[in-house]
Amino acid sequence: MNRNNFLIHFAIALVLITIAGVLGQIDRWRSGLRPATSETRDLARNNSGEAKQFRADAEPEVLVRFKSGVSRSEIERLTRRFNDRIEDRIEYVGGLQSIDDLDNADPETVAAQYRALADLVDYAEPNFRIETELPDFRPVAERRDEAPVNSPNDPYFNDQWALFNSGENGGKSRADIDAQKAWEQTKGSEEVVVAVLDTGVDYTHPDLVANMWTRPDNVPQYSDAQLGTFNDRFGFNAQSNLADPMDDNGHGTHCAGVIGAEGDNDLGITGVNWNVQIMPLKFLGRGGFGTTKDAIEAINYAIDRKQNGVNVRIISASWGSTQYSKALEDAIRAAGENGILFIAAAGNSSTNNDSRPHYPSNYDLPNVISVAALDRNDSLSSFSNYGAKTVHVAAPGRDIVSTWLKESFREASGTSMATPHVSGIAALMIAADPEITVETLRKRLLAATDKIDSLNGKVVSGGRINAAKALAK
Ligand SMILES: [Ca+2]
Ligand SMILES: [Ca+2]
Ligand SMILES: [Ca+2]
Ligand SMILES: [Ca+2]
Repeated sequence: MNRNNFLIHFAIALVLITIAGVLGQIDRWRSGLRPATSETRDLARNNSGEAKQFRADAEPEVLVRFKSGVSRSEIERLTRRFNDRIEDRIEYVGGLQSIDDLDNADPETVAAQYRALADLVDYAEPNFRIETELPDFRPVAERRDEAPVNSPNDPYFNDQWALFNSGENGGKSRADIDAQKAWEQTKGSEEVVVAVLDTGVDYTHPDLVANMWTRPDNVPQYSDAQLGTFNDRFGFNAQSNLADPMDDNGHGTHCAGVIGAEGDNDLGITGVNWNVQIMPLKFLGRGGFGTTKDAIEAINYAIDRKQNGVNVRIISASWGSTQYSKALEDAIRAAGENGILFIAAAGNSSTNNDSRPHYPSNYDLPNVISVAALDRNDSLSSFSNYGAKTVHVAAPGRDIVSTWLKESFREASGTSMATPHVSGIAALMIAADPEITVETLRKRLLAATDKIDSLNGKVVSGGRINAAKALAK
């Protein structure tokens, strides 16, 4: 080996060692962030009051909305001056950009730098960290024997008390969303697309695969000027900026099953919709953490698909934090202006959202619905947040059986599980009335409840959502 060859081999070895070191670091960093599922409820309680910022260097540090009239070249000049880079422009929220500081300065410092340009900047905020309302997951509990007449043949249907509650396991008979009666009107439609903004969805799950959205040939691939072009066959992954939204956690897959696991296919459970299209929008990672930027990026994707002819009508959001983000609020507003209802979990801290706001459920927007969780006795679940002014409805959210990774099924509890019941009912309403507006949809949903005394003063509607009432003419 001559000297030059030796140097080349030495350099390659050094690069490989460095890569291995970085991968190891990333892995350590990931496991450091990942909470043990069994401790989730406690972690959520302890952490939810803190406004944590995301510190990974690869992520953009700030979200800045420039005033209308500030030109793109001017924005580029400014970012260069600060040694920053525009990571992404949010096309459907005019003037909003995510900005990566190349010196990796503290996000609050970077935000303050832009905020000081008061003539040019509407607002600037750190790219906040978001965590899911990760519930406890358990193997599916034992089944009861009695099934109501005209039940779907899915073997776990007997355990889906949220859909039909016969009073088993100490529950209260008919404390359910009255799905059986709703299904006399409609069992859903493959024309309706519901986006699940979460950890992704296992789109190969045998009880979901028939009801997953796939991009039709006449809809162009997703193309973003800053992020690139994606062959988005199944949805979008804003966390890794990839086309593939495969779930690596399970949470999003569980939520998707509640909305639309295939009904009456002799397998697993039935969704509130037997038939629907689920579009996974992954922005939360394996450990259940994400950023406001990636949530916004995924919402921007959903709006883009809508503008390209995909019938996205609902975004189901089973996550949140106490951190207010103007940028996220603006993105959700833009979704509403594009005919998309946004249904959000009220949170799992047992607290009052009127006095201690939880987002995105608390954004006071005409397309947002905030959902609390009930148990099988029509009682507010002990973990559920509430709010006479800010939490709109309650839905079943305890001991909910649904789809999980690797062809399995699990039982989980959380406002995460209550939220997709409401999203599912909204999808049924759209199936029955395809031209319904967001405004009418929301109004009818909030009126379609069974009043429950214990919810008086706890949620705006004072009741549990009822699918049959939501579909009544
Ligand atoms: Ca963009
Ligand atoms: Ca940076
Ligand atoms: Ca991203
Ligand atoms: Ca099924």
